[in-house]
Amino acid sequence: KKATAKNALALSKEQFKDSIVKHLRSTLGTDEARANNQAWWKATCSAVNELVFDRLTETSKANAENDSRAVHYLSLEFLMGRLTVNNLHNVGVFDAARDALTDLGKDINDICDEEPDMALGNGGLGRLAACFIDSLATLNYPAVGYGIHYEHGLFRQEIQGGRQIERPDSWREYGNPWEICRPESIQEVPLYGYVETVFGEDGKMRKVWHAGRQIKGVPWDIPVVGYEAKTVNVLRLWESKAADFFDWDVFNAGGYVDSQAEKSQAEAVSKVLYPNDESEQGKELRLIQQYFFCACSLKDIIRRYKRNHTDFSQFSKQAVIQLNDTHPTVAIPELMRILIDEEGLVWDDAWKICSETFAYTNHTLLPEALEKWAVYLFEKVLPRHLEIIYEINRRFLEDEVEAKWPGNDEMKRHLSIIEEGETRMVRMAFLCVVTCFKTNGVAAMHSELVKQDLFPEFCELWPERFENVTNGVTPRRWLLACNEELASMYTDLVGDQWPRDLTLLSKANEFADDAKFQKKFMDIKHTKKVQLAKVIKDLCDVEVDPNAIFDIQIKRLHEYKRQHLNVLHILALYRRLLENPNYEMNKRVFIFGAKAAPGYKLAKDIIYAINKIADKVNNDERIQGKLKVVFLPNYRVTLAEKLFPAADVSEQISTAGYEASGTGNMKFALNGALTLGTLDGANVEIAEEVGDENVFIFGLNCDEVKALKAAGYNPWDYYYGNPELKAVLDWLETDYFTPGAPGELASIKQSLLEGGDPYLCLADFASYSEAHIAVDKMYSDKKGWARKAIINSASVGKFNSDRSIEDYVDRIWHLEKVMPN
Ligand code: 26W
Repeated sequence: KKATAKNALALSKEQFKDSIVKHLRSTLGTDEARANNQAWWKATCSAVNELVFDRLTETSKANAENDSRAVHYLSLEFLMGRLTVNNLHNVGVFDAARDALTDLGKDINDICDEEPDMALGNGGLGRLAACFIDSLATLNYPAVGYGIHYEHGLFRQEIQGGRQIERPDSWREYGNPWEICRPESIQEVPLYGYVETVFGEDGKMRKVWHAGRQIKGVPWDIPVVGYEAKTVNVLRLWESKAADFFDWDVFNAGGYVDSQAEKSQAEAVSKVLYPNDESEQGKELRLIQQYFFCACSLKDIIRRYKRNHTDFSQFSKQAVIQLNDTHPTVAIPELMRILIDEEGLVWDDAWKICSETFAYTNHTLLPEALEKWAVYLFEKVLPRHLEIIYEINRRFLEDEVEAKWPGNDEMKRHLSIIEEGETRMVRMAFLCVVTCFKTNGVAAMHSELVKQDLFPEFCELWPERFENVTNGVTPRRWLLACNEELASMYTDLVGDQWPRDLTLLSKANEFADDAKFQKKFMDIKHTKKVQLAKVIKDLCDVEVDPNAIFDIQIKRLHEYKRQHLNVLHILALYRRLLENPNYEMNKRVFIFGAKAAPGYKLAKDIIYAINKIADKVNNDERIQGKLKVVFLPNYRVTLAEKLFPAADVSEQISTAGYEASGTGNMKFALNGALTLGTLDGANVEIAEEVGDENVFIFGLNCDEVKALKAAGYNPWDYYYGNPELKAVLDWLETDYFTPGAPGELASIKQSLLEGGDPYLCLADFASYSEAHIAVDKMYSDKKGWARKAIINSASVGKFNSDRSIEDYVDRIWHLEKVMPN
């Protein structure tokens, strides 16, 4: 018995079989005898798409007829992963599809394994966007996701000799059955050029932007299928192409090569996702990517609005535009430009519309990640937009700042959207806060820091603009689809509605001490660990014992996330085992998955260190398999789906105050792992929900971090003060892990000592070590551990992304549900 949808439109097994065979023949030009797994996969998708596309059409019809208010979620990243299993579950035909394929002699897992990940994002921010559009459709809210149709998503990571190598990702090389091209909605996008001031016959001044180039945006729609819902929304992704018009004179004058160069320049805009989740300042192509998709999306929104309206008076009533971080901020001056230069509105009316339409989500406090664009770049690529930004800034400083802090020029400099200095910069986050009617953080603690540390003066000016919306994850992907065993146990316990209302799982708390329930729960955990052990054997050729504690840290590689703190502790454990072969501990497997930005040297060195340490530890017979270290290559959504269900311990060890929220922490807890973490981001709220006694919290809290830094943090004090810590740091300088090549791991030690240890690894080391001892002790108490694992899984209903979406709707978007026919 599984929690799959009951649905009038659902296909029976027999209908499914007929449909798959029909598509093998008529869509794919093959047959049951000749088809390979890829053809079987595409035929299966085509069979589901008969239902999906139908609902897509019904949904857009219902929205058009209703003239519904809709949210437009603008994001440079959507980390969708695979769609097939998810869509089968959400349409409610997973069982029918599985049985149909079985009858046809195929295993659904093998077939679905043919699908490449749609990895159009870097990490948390992109995956959040994917969970949010799933929830919006599930809750029947009118919504469109807008982004870029990257030809190449996030790079594929290979490990060679322990080091990360980046390889291009080609997710749609052989066609993708989920996307539909919509040439009827192509848009043109101007770039470069100059601005002319002209005076009309009425004597009024107008600005005309004479673009130097035009490219076109071709929309590709990906259906977003709501769980057991009639709604199928769209994710509309823009692909860049050379504009249609062709300069035949240039061509005929021997310009064939130049015209081809122009074509490839235009196509470069949507060619590849920037693989950095920190900063891409100064990259002209990145600014063009941002403008390209914002311009296409706004034209699309306005085109749809104009079907039902003749003026702009109702625009902000019909459309809300959510900016996923500052990356789409250029949509603000673009809407101003359209309203003023093209639609003829006066400034004040245009400004009112903009400031009632846009809302902004902040995802990070890291200063390096706060976007700034050089004024000269703006002037070159988007000259009219720069003028508009100057005017927004002038009015803000002369009206609002002057009224609040009269005569205070220092305050004006401090709050100006334009940062003065050697190169003048546009501060994108300031532009957002000045314009948007709401600015939100992504966890309670983060939202407080956004107000207090990032925008204190803006918060004094407009306290009502600041909100919190704590992140969430979709339980459809992160429990129902990735852990069928646990999902069906919950369905037996609470019925089949939990994938919508995740708080229903709290019923399991009543059974947290029930021996039979505990056994069933931990048997499932064991099954998932056995499955993961096989994956580890296949990918890394390392044998791990499923009875060991599976201790997992999976996330982008960043100093603030402190994978190197985890490494220091592993070295300490290894040392203890070498010094005392009878050292008491449960077997432990430390598992990592992480991509490093290609230019982030220290991050790559940490990956290398993990691999080198793994080589040594995993082959050291002296420690009798008590300790294993695994680095899984090419961490991505599809691997994550195998990791979260198999975890005993969830490593959430960022320096307090630096992780805005985290969302992996929620997926771990939901699947019954215990959090080992700092009081940072959403960890704080997870601890609140599951109870302090069911998590392992360690380290400095946010205030203590600030105080220590203010007092002058000196990592050497900890180095000299803790012999074990000193020993493991010194170990990194030897050739113990890199025989014949001493110093290959020294950059880590160096960053933690000479480099000043900016993220306080050494300050938290002792406390982290102790927390690990508590973890080990607790694991020896099987019943105690099972109780905690159950309580974790049962108590995180709050972190359903449906709840996040309802919060956005209540506090920011104010949407009504629309039920398609
Ligand atoms: C290229 C510049 C850039 C800068 C920042 C690209 C991407 C970013 C993002 C802000 C990085 C990111 O993914 N942030 C994460 O967002 C998640 C969803 O809100 C949070 O859970 C994570 O804590 C936060 O790090």
